[in-house]
Amino acid sequence: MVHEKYYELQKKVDELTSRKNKKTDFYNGIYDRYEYPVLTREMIPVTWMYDINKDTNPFFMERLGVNATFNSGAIYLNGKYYLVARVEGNDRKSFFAVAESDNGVDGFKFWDYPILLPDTCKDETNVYDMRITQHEDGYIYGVFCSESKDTSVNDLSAATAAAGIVRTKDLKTWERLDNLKTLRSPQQRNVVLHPEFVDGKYAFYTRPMDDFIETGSGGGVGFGLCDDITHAVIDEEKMTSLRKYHTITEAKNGAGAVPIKTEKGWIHIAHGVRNTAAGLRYVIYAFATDLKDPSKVIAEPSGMLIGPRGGERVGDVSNVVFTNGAIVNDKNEVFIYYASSDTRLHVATTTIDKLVDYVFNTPQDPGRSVECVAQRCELIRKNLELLNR
Ligand code: M1P
Repeated sequence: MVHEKYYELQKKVDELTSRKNKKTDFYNGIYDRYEYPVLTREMIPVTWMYDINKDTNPFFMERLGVNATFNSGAIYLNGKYYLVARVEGNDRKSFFAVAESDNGVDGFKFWDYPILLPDTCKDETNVYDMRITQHEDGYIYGVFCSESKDTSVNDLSAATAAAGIVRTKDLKTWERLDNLKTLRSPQQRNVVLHPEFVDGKYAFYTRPMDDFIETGSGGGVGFGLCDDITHAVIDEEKMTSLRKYHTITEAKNGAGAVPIKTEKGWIHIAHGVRNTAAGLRYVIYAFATDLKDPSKVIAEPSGMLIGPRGGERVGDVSNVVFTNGAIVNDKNEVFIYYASSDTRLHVATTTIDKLVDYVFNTPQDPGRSVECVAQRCELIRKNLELLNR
């Protein structure tokens, strides 16, 4: 017999899921923010956490709790918006689950079951942050962080990050391919598959790392080509968006959403990390690369595109915004899905025209305070001249 509490709790989930979202009064002309997150742990179906049978769970106790749902890959298919969310259980293990919406800003509902990946990597302990690429070869690829215990050192917390690869045609049946091998980088996280062939090869944005947390000698977002996606091996990684002293990418950075193709170049929405007395601070930034050579940066607006604001600043890993998915719909509207503080998922909306204007017309960071203030004074001078005309 179904426990009566099930209906009460599921009703709350349904109410949250069907709640209309609305734009906030935040304004920067670049994108809109929304009042409510699009996914939170409170939207997880009750059947994923409780045994709803009154005979076996008379107290209606949570058996398999969910702690958070955040960093999500995203794809637009047949007029619908799909997120492949990172769901983290109370046991700290993450997994992936598809949530679907008709409009991209609210109504995201999880499918009945999360994704059960083929268990081909017996050492793999944790998986997270899937980027979803609709590739011109006809497959939809998911590239994610595959984390294993580093048994080569005597440290309980030591781990190794690699890029796992899966592919599907319908988000339901997933084929696991070999993990990506990068011959010159010991660890990889935040790897993204480019949607088109480059020089007839599969192209990946990588993030070379010496260590599980520190990128060490890794200078930023890398780019590499491989012939065979089923046994992907990258020899040389060229650098694209670089880490730079005293910028938002000083400590590390990483590719985020799958690059968006525009007439002027590929637009990348990535994350940059700097260190502070309060720990690492993650923000989202954008840049553009050349249409023919997607490793070549051609526009780099100064500073961050999205920073954590208000309640977004607080969560399991505070002061973090992070993206690994964006959608462009058939009206050229752009939906940037970003998580705050490794706890919940939000959306920011804009358009291709606005993103292109932002990326190509926002001045670059001149790199030094004195030059930044000169840049700002020039803006003020022109504005005052116009106002006083
Ligand atoms: O905790 C913040 C983020 O940390 C990692 O990003 P990076 O590899 O750049 O440090 C990721 O684990 C990400 O999931 C997480 O949101």
